[in-house]
Amino acid sequence: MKKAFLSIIFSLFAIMVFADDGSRLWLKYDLIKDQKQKLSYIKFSKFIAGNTENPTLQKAAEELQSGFAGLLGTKTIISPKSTSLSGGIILEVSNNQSLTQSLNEDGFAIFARNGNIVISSKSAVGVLYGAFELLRNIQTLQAIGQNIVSNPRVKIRMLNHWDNANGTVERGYAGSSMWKWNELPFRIDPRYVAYARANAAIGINATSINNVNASSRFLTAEYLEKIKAVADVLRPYGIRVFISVNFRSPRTLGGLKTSDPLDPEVRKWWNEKTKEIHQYIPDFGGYLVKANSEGEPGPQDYGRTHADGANMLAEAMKPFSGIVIWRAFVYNADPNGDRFKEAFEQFKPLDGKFDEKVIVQVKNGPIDFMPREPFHPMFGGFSNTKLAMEFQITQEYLGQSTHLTYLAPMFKECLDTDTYAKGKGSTVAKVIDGSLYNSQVSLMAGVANTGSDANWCGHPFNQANWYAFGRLAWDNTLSSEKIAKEWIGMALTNDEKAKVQINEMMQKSLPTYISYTYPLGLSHMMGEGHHYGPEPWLTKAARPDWTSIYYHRADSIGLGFDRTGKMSNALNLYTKEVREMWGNPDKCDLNYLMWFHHIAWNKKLSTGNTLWEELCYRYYNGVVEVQKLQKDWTNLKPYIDTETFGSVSARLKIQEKEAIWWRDACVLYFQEFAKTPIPSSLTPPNRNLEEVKKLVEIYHLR
Ligand code: GCW
Repeated sequence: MKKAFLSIIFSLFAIMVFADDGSRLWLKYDLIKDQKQKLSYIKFSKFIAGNTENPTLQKAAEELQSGFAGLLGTKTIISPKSTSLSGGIILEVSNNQSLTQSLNEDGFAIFARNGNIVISSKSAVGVLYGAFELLRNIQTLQAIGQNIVSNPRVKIRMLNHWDNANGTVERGYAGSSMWKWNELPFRIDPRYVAYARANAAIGINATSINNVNASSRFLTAEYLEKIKAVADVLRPYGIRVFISVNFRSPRTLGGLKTSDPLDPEVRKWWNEKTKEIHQYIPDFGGYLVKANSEGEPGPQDYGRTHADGANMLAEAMKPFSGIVIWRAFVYNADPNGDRFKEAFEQFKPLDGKFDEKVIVQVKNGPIDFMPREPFHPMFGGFSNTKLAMEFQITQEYLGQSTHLTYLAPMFKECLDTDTYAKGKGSTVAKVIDGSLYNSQVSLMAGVANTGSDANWCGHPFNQANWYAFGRLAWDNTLSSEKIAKEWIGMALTNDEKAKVQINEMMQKSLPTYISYTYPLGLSHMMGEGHHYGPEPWLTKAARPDWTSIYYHRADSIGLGFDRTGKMSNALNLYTKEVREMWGNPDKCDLNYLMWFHHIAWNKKLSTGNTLWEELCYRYYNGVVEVQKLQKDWTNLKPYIDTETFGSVSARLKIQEKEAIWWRDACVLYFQEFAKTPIPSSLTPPNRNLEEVKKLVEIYHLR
């Protein structure tokens, strides 16, 4: 009896110790098993010395201390003063020219000195980043002690939360909001600290805490008190807080008759509100604004321009260090227009008219975070406006939290594309990091995928997208493979063979997803409203540009949106070199074909197949690739924690089922236009179009 009881206790303990709910993200700090490797780190774990009166250095020291405790099993002491001992870590904020000349404000250097490892930076937060780099190297079993110099390329590396006051998250797929507004400011959820650490570990230094479809409520004294409490937690980790604002706040909150940005009373209201915010949050990051977009209020409601609106807020921000981030995601509901061109055309006359405190935040592509989009023509088309990048980490159109899709290759594809704005080599990355136009402010934002789920992100692999975003905001030259391997080593396993296999799965995951959803440059054919699953037949919606037919333009002749000079001529927004790259249907990369051309069903493509055949092959191949992902994952079982393994396996089953759903829906639907049989080497769907359409109706009911 006693024996049985003990064995139950033991198994429970084993589950508690070994089951991994993913909550520790990339900061697990589990004991290193490789003794030799561990000893090489223990050599430097006698002490951590640094000026711990500085709260950020204190955090750096604590992080190293708990990291060492977990990874190495050591009890490392923190010493508030520098020491003549060796065998430890020295944290130093340095103004030694020869040391720091290669560093920018947040950059750090790591090197060996007198038997210690020194982490040096011009700023305390730079030291914190260096501490996390050292821990990353230990977590991924790299040698430590050799020289490292690292500088962020982008100044403001930011998460945008689309979290609402009522606890919901717009386009959130990992539970409810992580911000507990009802508990703040009295209760500080321990997750805020965990969030700050996870972000600092990847160099993120800014966060906007509420939805861009903003409630004025976030500007009330009641909420400022709450936001202050969050800001106080994030500050020592170098993270500044931003607020998304509702442009109509002077009316809704201030009781004014108007929110016209040129009205003196309105300007006064914003000046005062901005001052008030700084009383709560002295290092307030600034405002993020979605205006005159998808029904949100904005300056155009009063016959004013985006520049008028943004500059008014910039004026309010003048006495302070914060900035105004103005989103360029605007488009009018014009059935005969081309949404592709709208932001460019609305903002082009304003190029050069924005205050220096304003940065215009542009989505990576001209439509809306589609799985593959050409880069936004504003990058490369605006030389007198500071532009920021907005990527979407949350997978609104990329399988949400059931499909495995690693996004670093997508971020990279966009960043690495050449705009030719100032000749060859003018990549999007260089527009964003400020190097192309010599801009002092630079910003990269990612729409967060965090929520209340134990593992923060829903699908265990979605964590990698948050991680990759941060790493690329820090250094856009990192390869998506390097980033994946770091994450795998910290979050899943350090077994070399397993790492290679998981990395391969991750690299293949995006092309696989695109293959069974949006091959050949198709876009925007998802379920109405919830944006999940296929609905290529969507003909009517609240706006013409929310349907699917607006985008794919399938007809009896062919498929795709002609954006050449013959039709919308959106291609003309790009430089000559880019036009040449995408403008000729015979030379255009097939991955972008439908973005720019209407191609006949029976036209032979460079692969030797007709458009119709190629389309079918890609849809079918996508399913085969998902099945391969499943097999690969099954083989990885011995290397992966049971809970994580089970969670991913189950999601891969859903993914397979839904890849078939997408394939059947799209192939059967387009066949109505192509009027051609599915190539004989493929097995036709075992259901008809009507049956597949019903699946969407069922989904709507849920
Ligand atoms: O992608 C679309 C989303 C909206 C979102 C909007 C935006 C916050 O479907 O939910 O609203 O973009 O970026 O403003």
